[in-house]
Amino acid sequence: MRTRRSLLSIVSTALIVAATSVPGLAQDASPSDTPPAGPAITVIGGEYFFGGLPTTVPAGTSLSLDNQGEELHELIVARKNDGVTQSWEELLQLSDEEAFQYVTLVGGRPLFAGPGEIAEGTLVIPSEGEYIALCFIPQGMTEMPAEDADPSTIPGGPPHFVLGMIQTFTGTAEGTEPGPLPSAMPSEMPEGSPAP
Ligand SMILES: [Cu+2]
Repeated sequence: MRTRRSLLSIVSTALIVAATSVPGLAQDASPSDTPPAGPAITVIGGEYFFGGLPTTVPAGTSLSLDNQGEELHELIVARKNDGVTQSWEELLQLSDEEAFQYVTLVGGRPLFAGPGEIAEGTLVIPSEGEYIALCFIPQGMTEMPAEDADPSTIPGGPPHFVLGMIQTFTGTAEGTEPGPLPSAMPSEMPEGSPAP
């Protein structure tokens, strides 16, 4: 079991990012006339797993999020900065302020999708490297709290990634084929997240 200590702040960061990025979507939308350089992969979110995300994907891959579960889910993808040697386990135990010295959020924001919904937008894998996909939504949350929500009304369950919504993968050279899916098929065994 991973530590939860530093995660509350990450959860609130993620929520703030969500709340602040939504109004900016219209004006900051990136040009859509450039086709993605790699394959488009739909990542399935459910309780509590990611499905359909290969163990390796080429640079240029665009990831979308299809929430087939009953809670709110997000797809946060982070890339280890070049030269970082710490393991993901180590990085996950840092405060988010510290962690962001070592990792970069792909797309600068998470994708969020409510139950049964497909998230707006995609995350494009920028380059080769080591990546992790995470969901920090607290267990029990079914919709994004309003910006002015009383924090005490926000569900305080463990973040989904400690329940299994976590997967590392490798970015490979542009033009290569995506690799196989992880060996434990989440649709068969939602709670199985054995350490590699
Ligand atoms: Cu989730």
